[in-house]
Amino acid sequence: MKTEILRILQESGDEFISGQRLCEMLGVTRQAVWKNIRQLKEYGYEIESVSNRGYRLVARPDKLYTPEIQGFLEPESFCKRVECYDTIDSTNLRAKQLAETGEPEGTLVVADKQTAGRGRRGRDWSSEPGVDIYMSYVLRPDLPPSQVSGITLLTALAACKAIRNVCGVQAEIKWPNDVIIDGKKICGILTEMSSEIQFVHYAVTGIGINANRKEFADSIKDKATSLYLQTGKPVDRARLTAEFANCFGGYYHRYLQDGNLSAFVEEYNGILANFNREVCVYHGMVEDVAGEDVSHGIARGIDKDGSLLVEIDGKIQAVMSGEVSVRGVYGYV
Ligand code: BTX
Repeated sequence: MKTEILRILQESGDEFISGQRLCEMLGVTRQAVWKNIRQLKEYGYEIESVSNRGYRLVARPDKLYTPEIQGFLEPESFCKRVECYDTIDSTNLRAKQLAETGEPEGTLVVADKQTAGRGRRGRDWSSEPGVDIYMSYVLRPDLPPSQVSGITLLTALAACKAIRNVCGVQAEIKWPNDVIIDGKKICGILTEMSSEIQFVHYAVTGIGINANRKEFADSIKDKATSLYLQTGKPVDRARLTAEFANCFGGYYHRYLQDGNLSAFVEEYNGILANFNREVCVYHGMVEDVAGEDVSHGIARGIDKDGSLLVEIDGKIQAVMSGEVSVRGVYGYV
């Protein structure tokens, strides 16, 4: 009911809405309205109540709170359920636990803080409470396991679109799983799955967005940035979370329908930071060690399978995510 109350108050803008009208719209008693308004206030919503006039929403807290996120979801959103935590070890871990116990796809696990946020290959994803977004979608894609890596690319597209819609900035993608602005990471994506050789039990796509963070630890400050640092404006995290959840559904359904990424190749290449740039392909996935297993080439975009096409010695080679790591010749991109 809190989602509906918030939606009605939001739509009423500066106008008061009477308790009676709220009861009629929601089909509940005055006590029920009052109890829910009190809980919303306890949670940090500033709701003015004036006798004979009713209620008015004055300010919303910047919290990742289920009713708040749900209030921004489209009616037909792919996101069917939102589970929010103040603190959790990792939203990917929680989404995997849910998937293991039969959770249907479309559930989004969201956290304000992670104590064990994970990147690829056991790397860390740093977390600061109250400023950023950590979320993971439970998915049950009817795809062969080899195509699940394509979901990472769709997630990156959805993140860029949501950031554009909410913050008005165009982020770029560093193939395959980083979203960047100004050459620095604004968000990272980790897709995991449980499968048999031919069958996917479930997949989880996790995404961390640096939203309102003002500074980063020394170890990452050269390669990380936030939406706040880039735009100078605080981001409405609940709105951005919901916008991502909405945008993701469109890309995902089309991918399942087509079974490949051909519908998205042009859009992806249009925001691919590596496009037509010199890249190093690290076949051993070890980026910081200058070894023999490195090729130099020019990135020419992705193909319909999500591989990066790299021109090496005049020949195009398709490199698969998961098998290689790609970096710029002079830096991270
Ligand atoms: P990755 O392995 O590509 O990147 C991890 C690397 O990025 C780290 O080693 C560090 O250098 C750098 N890094 C760590 N934290 C940040 C940060 N906040 N901003 C920028 N750079 C950073 C990328 O892995 C995939 C990350 C997915 C994170 C999400 S959060 C929700 C979900 N839950 C979970 O545990 N992981 C995912």
